[in-house]
Amino acid sequence: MKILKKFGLYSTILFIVPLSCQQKAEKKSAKEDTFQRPNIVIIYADDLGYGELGAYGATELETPNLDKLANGGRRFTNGYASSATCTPSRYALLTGTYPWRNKNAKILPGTAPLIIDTAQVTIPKMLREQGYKTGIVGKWHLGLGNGDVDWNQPIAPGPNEVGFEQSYIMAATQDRVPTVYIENGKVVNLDQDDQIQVDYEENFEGEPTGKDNPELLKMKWHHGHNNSIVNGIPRIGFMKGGKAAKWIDEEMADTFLKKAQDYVKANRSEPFFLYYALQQPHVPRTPSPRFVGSSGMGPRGDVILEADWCVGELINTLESEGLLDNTLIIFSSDNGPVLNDGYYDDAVEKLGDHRPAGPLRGGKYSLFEAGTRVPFITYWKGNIEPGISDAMVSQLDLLSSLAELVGSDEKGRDSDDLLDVFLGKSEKGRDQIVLEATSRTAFRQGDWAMIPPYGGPSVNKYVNIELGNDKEYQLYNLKEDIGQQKNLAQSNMEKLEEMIAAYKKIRGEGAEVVEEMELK
Ligand code: NG6
Ligand code: CA
Repeated sequence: MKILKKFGLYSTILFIVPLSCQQKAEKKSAKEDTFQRPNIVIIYADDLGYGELGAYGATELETPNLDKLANGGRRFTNGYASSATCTPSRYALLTGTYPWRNKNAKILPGTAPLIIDTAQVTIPKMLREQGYKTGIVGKWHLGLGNGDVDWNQPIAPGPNEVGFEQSYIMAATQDRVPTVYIENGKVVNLDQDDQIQVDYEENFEGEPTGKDNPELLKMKWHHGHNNSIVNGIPRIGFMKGGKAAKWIDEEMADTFLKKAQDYVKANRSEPFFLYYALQQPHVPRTPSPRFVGSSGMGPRGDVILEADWCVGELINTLESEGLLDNTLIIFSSDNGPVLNDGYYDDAVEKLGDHRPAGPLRGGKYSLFEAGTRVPFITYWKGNIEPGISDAMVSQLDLLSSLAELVGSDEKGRDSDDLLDVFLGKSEKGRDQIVLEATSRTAFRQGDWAMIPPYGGPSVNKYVNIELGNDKEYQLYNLKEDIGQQKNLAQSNMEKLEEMIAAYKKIRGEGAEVVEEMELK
């Protein structure tokens, strides 16, 4: 009796096992038939303008590697970042949610807590659920910890808690403390006998500052940027300790590139997602000595050429690892261009005929087009037909589109599935989008752009950029007037009203009331 039972059990197990294996195999092959699982690399520049690349019309800078992506893939002429500054754009990119829905999605100090809810869907989280390896290298600027980070202990939550298995980041910006790399929540090269302290309100006693110790500076500040001095560069915020952990600015591009290449090599046999967030051409602009003088345009031009080289090196790695045919590369920028963003670095003086925003009006911080319309490229060798697309696309749309690509049901709240547009199979992009700039919003629908009335200066005199503020409504036809010179609000009231109604439907009533202007 006992023996029989035993046999009975065994035979059941033997019966079940092969069947479930077979079912699994069937399921897998069905999935593989329907969905492709290329590696996905998002390369994200910092403050790179619409007119900055050869492929986007630049004549004074040569960017052969990015041109190769643009000309060998889809080059979007109506591609948008969600905001004219960094943190909100990065928030929207990763979560597929408009940044103005999150009151904390503003330019953050280095001590700010994480602004992505760890329960929120993100691109890396979605991809990880589909079996992807996920990694970030470069600029984070979405906050870390819960509000009171001890930089000498493991730092969480951060990128590793919102979907990235691997992270090698700078916390905020190159001009903000702490000026250290953080790998998987730990400061790299931290010496426990030289504890790191960071404060954005008060200096630490006896520590030199850019304001009081100009003799220690190798780069001079123009506005802001006069707190702690690191490597002769005055920063935003105060920092003490951590000598061995401090980055060397001129090596940052090589450091991030090497980490990105190592990540690709280590994950070559799995589908992987890499978010490679370049620090260029944000201030302080500190090209490696190999690029100093390369552009004839001073450090700003030099770091753009350096960034282009980094992209080329990463492509070479993908190619030598035999992965280029199987990797979707997306390139864009977090916001539009700025020349003088707080340091004297010849960006204005040596600009020559270069037009960072191309034909667009405004720049970083602006509600005009140059604030958010940026280079936007999708490249997938052998899969995306090369060409130019005028379809309107947003970085917001990447979440839902990539989900569609890999067979996930996830959707970002404000993210449209534009996979076919990104893959060059359709020209049907978005019809409308809300654009943000330092807590203000504007609206684009079809060929029209509408900017609600805002108080505040029309020009930020420090950075010398038109912000888009006006007491009256502004309405532009971008097809006929890409440079936004002719305000049609008075002459086309009907269109204006239609735009206001459509805008308010998304943005809510009272959207034009701005309680707090973020930019000093
Ligand atoms: C501003 C900084 C600017 C830059 C920006 C963030 C001053 C006066 N200006 O507050 O230099 O750091 O923040 O740029 O401090 S972003 O690309 O990360 O949004
Ligand atoms: Ca930026």
